[in-house]
Amino acid sequence: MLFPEFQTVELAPGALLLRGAAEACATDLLSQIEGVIMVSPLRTVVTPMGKSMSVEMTNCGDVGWVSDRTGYRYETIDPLTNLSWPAIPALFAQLANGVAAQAGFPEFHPDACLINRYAMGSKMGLHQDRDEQDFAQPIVSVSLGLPITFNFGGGTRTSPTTKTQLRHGDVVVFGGQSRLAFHGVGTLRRGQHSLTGPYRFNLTFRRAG
Ligand code: MD3
Ligand code: FE
Repeated sequence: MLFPEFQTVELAPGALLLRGAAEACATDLLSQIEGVIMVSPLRTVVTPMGKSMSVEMTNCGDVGWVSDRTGYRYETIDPLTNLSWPAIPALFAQLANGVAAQAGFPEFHPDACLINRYAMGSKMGLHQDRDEQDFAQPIVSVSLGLPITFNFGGGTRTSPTTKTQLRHGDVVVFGGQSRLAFHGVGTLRRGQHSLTGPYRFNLTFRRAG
């Protein structure tokens, strides 16, 4: 069964957490991630501010999210390899479409999947995801491996934030009012996970174009 029973929690209007929804397929997701990384390796990117991000990234899909001194954008060619990004694996698409439909977005067809890898000490500060064309399209997030504290804010950088633990197998659909909410994650603590070792992976499925 692709989606066994799981608990659903509305974190905020438009943000639906499906606890453990990806747990049953986690091993397969991780082996597909390995395959993507063989074509488009994980890399450290710099922000337009010139700071290196502590999270390593790569992408699969028609386009991938890139950051450098000149800004953030989606690109059809991986700047590291000068090749197309690998295609979104069928299992990824099946999971993203299935959970998006469950959350009320049956028309969601992602063209980008950003893969983030967190090692001990990696974090991601509060930001909005606004490099996509259509904010009516949700973003689907899948967490694998070590847990992390997710900070979820509101429409402005100074809106109050709530903290939620994102654990192995958790899936969150961010649509509606939550689509442009400020969000980030705390520092990954040292740990060992049976499937990912010292790491946490996060997949975010997006409709960029
Ligand atoms: C809320 N990733 O890749 S996942 C990101 O754990 C990102 O790697 C974090 O923020 C991570 O941009 C957080 C949860 C998440 C992802 C995208 C969102 C929450 C979101 C987009 C809009 C609103
Ligand atoms: Fe984000």
